Amino acid sequence: MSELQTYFKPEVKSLPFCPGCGHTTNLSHLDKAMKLINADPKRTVIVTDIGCVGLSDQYFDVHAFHGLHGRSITYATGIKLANPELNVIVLMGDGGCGIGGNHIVNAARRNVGITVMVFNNFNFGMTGGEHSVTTPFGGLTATTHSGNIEAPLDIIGLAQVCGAGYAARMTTFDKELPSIMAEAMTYKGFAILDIWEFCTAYYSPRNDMDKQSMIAISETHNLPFGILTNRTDRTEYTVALKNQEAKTLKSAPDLNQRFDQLLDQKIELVLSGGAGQKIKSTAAILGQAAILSGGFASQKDDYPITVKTGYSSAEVIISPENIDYTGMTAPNAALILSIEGYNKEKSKLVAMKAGSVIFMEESLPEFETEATVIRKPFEAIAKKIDRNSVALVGLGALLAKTKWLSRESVESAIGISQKAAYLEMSLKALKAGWELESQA
Ligand SMILES: Cc1ncc(C[n+]2csc(CCOP(=O)(O)OP(=O)(O)O)c2C)c(N)n1
Ligand code: SF4
Ligand SMILES: [Mg+2]
Repeated sequence: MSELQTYFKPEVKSLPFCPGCGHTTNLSHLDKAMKLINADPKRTVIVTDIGCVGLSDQYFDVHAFHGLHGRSITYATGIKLANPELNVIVLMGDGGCGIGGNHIVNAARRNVGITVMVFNNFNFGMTGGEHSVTTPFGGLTATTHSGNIEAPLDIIGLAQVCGAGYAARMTTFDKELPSIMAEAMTYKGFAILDIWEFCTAYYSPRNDMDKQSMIAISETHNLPFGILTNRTDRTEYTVALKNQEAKTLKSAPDLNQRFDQLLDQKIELVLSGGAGQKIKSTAAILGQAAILSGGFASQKDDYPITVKTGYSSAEVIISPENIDYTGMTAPNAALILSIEGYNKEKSKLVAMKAGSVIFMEESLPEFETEATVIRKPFEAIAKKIDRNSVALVGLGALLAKTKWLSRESVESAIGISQKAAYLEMSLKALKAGWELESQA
């Protein structure tokens, strides 16, 4: 790469901006900066915001991403998280800082290792020179004919108070700008550059902008130039995340196969009851038992926002094959434990086809369906053990009948997922359900 003369695409003869536009100068600085760090084009991503600045990415021979106005930092964060090896550069305007300023707050707070370069021309260039969050006091724009009355946003100050690792304010004239850009791109953490420049179509002619007036704005608004922050005391976000995940991964359960695979088809099961009936954890036990038996599992839970009231449902798929689609196509099993669950899932139960099976608490209402319905006194049995164990009683009965999973695999899943305090009760409940159906 060291022989590379430019990162601009070979076919690029000129840039599309108005004559004298600061974006042109800044992109040439960026090209130099990438040369300085010997950037690998395959590992470099330019993410652009909207506005004239948003035209920039397409001229470089590196990866590019262009999305919605103000959201470039969010895309860049996602890209960095997906592949921390990438050098992710955001090019955004002052307009984008207004529309998506909160993303500066959060990226700086998290110290995500991306480099944000704000091409700050003090107005919305692309849409006709309206004022933006950085327009100085008194600035004349299409929307502030008699002078801007709003305080300009101190982009660097904002990033600093949110913990940004590297922050600098420069002008497009600064000879050191390429080396500052290079330093920002190699900084291990969140780096932001506020680069003041000219919109020669709108802001500059309306306000007689030149180099001197930029210095005057800096002084009167107390917005100093230079490298204003270069911290070494923070860990970059993707590194911190990896370290944190390593801690929890150590305690992740061992779900390697240790039981025989008994399933010969994909099962889509609706498990539903009421709040407090341990529907979610029983669904998880079912899924884990399937995985321990060499299969695959997916689980989707559903419950009201007021989580400790009403129904609680889980859609569980267990399969000997990989599950590509985790939605229910046609449930072939259901376990219904309370009136809340019955009411919630009734339409699905009614539509279930011949060959499918519904296990349900015997006191629940009768209804028409092609499925085989098996009614059992789950609630009464659970009451003798623990009224919160009804779902495991039901699961035991269902599996004893269908033989989709071995009892040992479910007991093992209970051992993996249940707290010690619930272990004995859970095993008892499973046994009671299993015996209920195997005796039948
Ligand atoms: C959410 C949203 N609001 C408004 C617009 C319209 N819009 C397109 S470009 C632009 C101004 C861009 O200004 P800036 O980000 O400073 O970039 P510049 O054109 O100055 O380079 C606006 C408001 C938009 N695209 N999306
Ligand atoms: S309108 Fe302004 S920001 Fe857009 S290209 Fe022209 S000078 Fe540059
Ligand atoms: Mg702008």
